Amino acid sequence: MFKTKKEFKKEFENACLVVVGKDFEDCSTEEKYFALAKLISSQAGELHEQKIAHKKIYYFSMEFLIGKLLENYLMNLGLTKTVSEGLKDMGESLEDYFDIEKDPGLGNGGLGRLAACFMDSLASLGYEAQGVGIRYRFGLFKQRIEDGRQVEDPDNWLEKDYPWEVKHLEAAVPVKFGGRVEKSYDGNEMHYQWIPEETILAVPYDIPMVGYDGKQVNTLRIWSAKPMEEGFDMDAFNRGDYAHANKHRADVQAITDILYPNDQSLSGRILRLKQEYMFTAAGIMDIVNNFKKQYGNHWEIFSEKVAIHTNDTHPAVCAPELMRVLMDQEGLGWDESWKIASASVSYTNHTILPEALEKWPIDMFRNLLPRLYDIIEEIDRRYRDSFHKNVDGWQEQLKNTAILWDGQVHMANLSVIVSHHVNGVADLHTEILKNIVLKDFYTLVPEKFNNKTNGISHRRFFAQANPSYRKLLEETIGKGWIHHPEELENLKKYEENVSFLEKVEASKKENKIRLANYIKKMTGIEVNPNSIFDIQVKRFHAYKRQLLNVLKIMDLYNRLLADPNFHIHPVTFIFAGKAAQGYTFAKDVIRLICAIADVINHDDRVNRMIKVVFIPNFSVSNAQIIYPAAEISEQISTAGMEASGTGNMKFMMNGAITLGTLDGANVEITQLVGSDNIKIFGLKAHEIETMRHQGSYLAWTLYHENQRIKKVLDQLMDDTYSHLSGGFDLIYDSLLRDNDSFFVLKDFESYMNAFEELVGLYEDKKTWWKMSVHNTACSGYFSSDRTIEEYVQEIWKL
Ligand code: GL7
Repeated sequence: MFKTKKEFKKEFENACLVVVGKDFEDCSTEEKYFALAKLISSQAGELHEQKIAHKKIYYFSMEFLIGKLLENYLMNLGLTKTVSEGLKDMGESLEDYFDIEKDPGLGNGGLGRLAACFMDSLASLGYEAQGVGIRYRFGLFKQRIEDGRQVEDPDNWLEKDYPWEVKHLEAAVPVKFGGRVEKSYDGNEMHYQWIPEETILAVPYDIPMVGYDGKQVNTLRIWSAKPMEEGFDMDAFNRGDYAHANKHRADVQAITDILYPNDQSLSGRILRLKQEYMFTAAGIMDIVNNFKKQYGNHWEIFSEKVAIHTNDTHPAVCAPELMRVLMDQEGLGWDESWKIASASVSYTNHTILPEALEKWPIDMFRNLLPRLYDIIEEIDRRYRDSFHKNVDGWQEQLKNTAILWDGQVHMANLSVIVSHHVNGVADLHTEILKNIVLKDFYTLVPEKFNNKTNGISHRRFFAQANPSYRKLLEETIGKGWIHHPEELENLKKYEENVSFLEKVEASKKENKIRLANYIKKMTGIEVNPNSIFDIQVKRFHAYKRQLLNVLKIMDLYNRLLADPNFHIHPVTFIFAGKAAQGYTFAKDVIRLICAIADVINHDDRVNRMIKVVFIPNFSVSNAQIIYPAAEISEQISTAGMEASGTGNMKFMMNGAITLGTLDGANVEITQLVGSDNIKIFGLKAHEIETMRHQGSYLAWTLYHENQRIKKVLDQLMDDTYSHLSGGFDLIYDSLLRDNDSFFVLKDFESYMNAFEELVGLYEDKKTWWKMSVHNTACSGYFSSDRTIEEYVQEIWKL
């Protein structure tokens, strides 16, 4: 490992020769970036050592939103200074290299980013772990705004090779699909042989996961689908039928071509089930092969050496697949296999939205995975047998918890039944699982249930993303918090220290200017860094209620025009986030934001006071510029619907004040910072639940009773905003004709009041920056290091 600038320069020049095949001077910036990434990757590789005796966690996730790696790894390895100064000597700028790096979009949002934060914490805390995922050829689409609408472009992140990955053809494993199961009896026991219709090859690519201080380097192993044989039909080729010659290869590769957007209904998506089975089966085979290499046939210690975690239900077939391998390949019996699988597998639920709880039609599942289906059917049969038929209400309980019901395979029920632990991702969410969504399971097996409140990598989203604040902290409370985020508490001593508060304000200003420059570059819009930055960034979804925020801005605009005495501190409203391609409502809300931005930003009467910005293509990399610049963090989902949220934590840590409902982890933020340091509004989860139940809410009444609401809704239908890209009937109808399922209008007034009170506080600098520092000081709890320690101690027992 190079230590000095001089050594670095020598090794870097050498890397250019070896990796690119050219002298340093002849390399393009991109080639130099590539060589540097390879060099850092190999340095990290030297730190990787197998600790054989330890238990290892395999984290199965359909999504890993890892973000850019170079800057993060230089920080983690303590090489930033050496490399940046070395490059400067060579006439190069490290920042240029950061810009070139691709940000692989291998996830939709919070769930995928959580998996990446967990990989960071696992390595930084020194635990042996492997992430198991899919190498999608195209990440989530890139978002562009054209004429005020979202346009999707493919994200071809592998176009020019990805320097952090290493292909391991020697570790490829076959994966079967379709066909039939042959049963034979040898006079003693039954044997099952799966004769597949199709076998493909799953090929792993490894990306190093480098912990802070280089303590531990783990791997993220992502799988790609290839044909078993080269899959090239020579006969067809010789006939000149080139399309057919390549067809098989193309069909197989299609399995790992695209990432499914999370908002689309999954019914009938056979390709999605293929994806899920492919990476799960490959991951399980890999685990079994490694176990056998180390421990031979000592299956009795399997669950002492291996923990398997399923991130949501997408890898739910982990347990039955492990049983299949143990029984059909290793010759173990049912009971033993069941014991091993259920002692190894655990499950996190991430959502209560019914459309996201996966179900597969039985016929489809059985046709695609006949042997797995046999096993699942037997798990289900035994589960049914276990019911005491003399207990009142057992039929209802069974109906709600069975795996096979109504012609469908219920993946959440499978996950709960085969797992030793089941957890939700914030206190409120876990309570909702226990009392509503998985109520019957909770009655039957309460000991399985536990909460693990989400966390974020405070190193990436704070130490790395907010260098000015980091520096200030290092001068004030030292560096200990980078290892021990709970030490951020020490900041509490400085909450009354005016000169410290001024420095925090100055650091925020620096971050706001950085964001303002980015906004200018991406949208052409000039924003005022002295205005309050009020930010809502996340996927677009009706329950997240970006619409409520938009109605707020429309109302403010109306009042500013109507009343010359109406005064508020200038505010810039900033939005970012993607809407799933097929989710028309969400796309319309983006269109509405762009439309009001266009009107308001061009209206001289108001635009010294308010401006509206939509930043295109929200991703991990621009998120790192956005969070540190925020002053108000909008977390305004309908209470009970956001399982946790993690953006809320990133904002809070960077000193923004949350304006939010009592939903997801906002509840815990409130408990930690105290009600004086957060602005909570709106209905509570149980109130919403009751109103839904009673059907007592009528949106029409509010429309008629509240003039401000009536005005903004009418403006959706007249020509106030429709010039740019058309009308907004769908939004209007969702609020009035469909009776506002997400309680937007019901929460409107309390939201407006909360917003105005919060903005009012900004006038008093001392109060504001004290609140801000208090939020940062309390945010250590939301480091994913804390979350991971809880998983390790209470679930995985590493
Ligand atoms: C999510 C939840 O919606 C989100 O609230 C949570 O923070 C995240 C991580 O636990 O998981 N579930 C989900 O399907 N997505 C999420 O972001 C996409």
